[in-house]
Amino acid sequence: MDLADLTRDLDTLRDETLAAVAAAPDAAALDALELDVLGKKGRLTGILRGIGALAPEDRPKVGAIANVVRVKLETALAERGTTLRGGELTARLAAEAVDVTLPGRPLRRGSLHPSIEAMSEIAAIFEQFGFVTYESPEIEDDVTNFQMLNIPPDHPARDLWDTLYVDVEGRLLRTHTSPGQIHVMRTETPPIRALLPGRCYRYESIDASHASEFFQVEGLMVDEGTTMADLKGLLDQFAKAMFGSDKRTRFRPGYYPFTEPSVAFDVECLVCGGGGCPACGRTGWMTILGAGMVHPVVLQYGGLDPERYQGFAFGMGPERIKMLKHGITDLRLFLDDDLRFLEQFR
Ligand code: 2NL
Repeated sequence: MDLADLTRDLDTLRDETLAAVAAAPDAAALDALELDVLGKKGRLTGILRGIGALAPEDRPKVGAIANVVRVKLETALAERGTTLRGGELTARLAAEAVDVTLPGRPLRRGSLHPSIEAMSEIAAIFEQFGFVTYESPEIEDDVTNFQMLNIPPDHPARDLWDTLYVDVEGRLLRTHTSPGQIHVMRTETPPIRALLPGRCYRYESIDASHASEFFQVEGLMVDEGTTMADLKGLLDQFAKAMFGSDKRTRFRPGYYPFTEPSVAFDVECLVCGGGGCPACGRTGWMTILGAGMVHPVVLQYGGLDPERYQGFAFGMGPERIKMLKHGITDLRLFLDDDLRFLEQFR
């Protein structure tokens, strides 16, 4: 190993490193290259170890050449580094750029549940006839839910309202909104035009037409001289507003303990228009609600004199109204909270 050897090695290291610097694809490669050549255990240090074997007068010469090579390589590495890092930044800026001209992500718009929507639609119609909407508690007492509606404890009609009881003696989940009408009669003086939409509960096995939790909309009108003809005219107007002004309606005899006489109220079948089809059981008619003249005993329980006042009441299931309107055959769809169903009512 003499001066010429070391000088040649340094030249080789310089040329190879400069070529590698030029070829480095990214900053990481450049860092590795710098460590390999100029690092403490790098190739330059390796070459300089050979200095000890040289004649003393040659040593400074190699040191001077080595310094020139080191500075040259450091400069090349730094320049290439600037280029690469600058390029990387530019590339990152381009890749991560926010396009402020893009439209925003739309928020999902909520909508009313079809049961709730049906209750609003029903209320909107009766409000045009001067009915006022009331609210009433879902937990009731046995007396208001049954006795005051002419359903005594041993009455067979109690079986119509399989009841869910609360852990407090005499308290239950209302099986209909009718107890709310009792409250209205006891707090208001006639003329009364009350609408009571709300949640009701029954101990039921659930099938396509029964649920243990459901909505009801009840109406009550009490005044002097209120007759069945008023009831019939009002319900006919309701059906025409809800299902179409060309729809015919009819009363059929019915039974409820709290009304006398009681009726079932039908609208001509929306599917066949009265001709008879599977949707209406081939009768041409669909029952949309039950109604009747308020039983005198119930008026009395409501604190009203049946000699002076007469009243009618009606009750309907908002889900049933929607089902008839849209040809839905399974009540459970209203309970499943499946967006594929619910979103169709937007
Ligand atoms: C139905 C039938 C009905 C009533 C509800 C009522 C309330 C009072 C007095 C008299 Cl305080 N009647 N409500 C009357 C007849 C029918 O509902 O099938 N509903 C879903």
